[in-house]
Amino acid sequence: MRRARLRPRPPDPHMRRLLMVGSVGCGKTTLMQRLHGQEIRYAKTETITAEDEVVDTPGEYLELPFYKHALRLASFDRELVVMLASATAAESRYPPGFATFFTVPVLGVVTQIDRAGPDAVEAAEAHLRLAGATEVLRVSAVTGEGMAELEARLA
Ligand SMILES: Nc1nc2c(ncn2[C@@H]2O[C@H](COP(=O)(O)OP(=O)(O)OP(=O)(O)O)[C@@H](O)[C@H]2O)c(=O)[nH]1
Ligand SMILES: [Mg+2]
Repeated sequence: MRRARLRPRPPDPHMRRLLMVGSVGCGKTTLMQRLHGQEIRYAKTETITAEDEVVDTPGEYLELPFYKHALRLASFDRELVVMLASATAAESRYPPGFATFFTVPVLGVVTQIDRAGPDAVEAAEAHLRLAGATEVLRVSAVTGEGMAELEARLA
């Protein structure tokens, strides 16, 4: 697989304050690393973590009902919730209308599009739309496909 060259970047003062939400392994941390121009390195997210303008969350906070309220609290000082769904996931972990749970705007992002065919990408997008995302972008944090559009949207 071709990996795009990455350049470390200083924090972008123009990027919106984001909250990353999505199931375990959907690619939240990897996308955050990519947005920051960091080397892509797997690290399990154990708790809510802030790095520059991005707040990253563990997938369990979406998957386990007990934690859902923590996601909402974490969104209060954010400008945008990024709701991710991996194109490799067979099913949605979002309840229908989940976006209405937040008081700030929500952007849907299908991740890992380099690892799935067009039907799987469509299905992930449909899951995000059912969850209430009216706008959905498609990216690969590894190859960089779709990243320019996403970065423009987050600016
Ligand atoms: N090929 C490919 N792999 C990806 C992509 N995004 C993430 N991955 C891989 O998927 C795995 C999980 O990615 P993470 O970014 O750690 O997922 P996460 O959503 O942060 O997961 P939690 O921290 O457990 O909630 C890692 O091995 C990543 O390298 C992508 O766009 N393409
Ligand atoms: Mg993570």
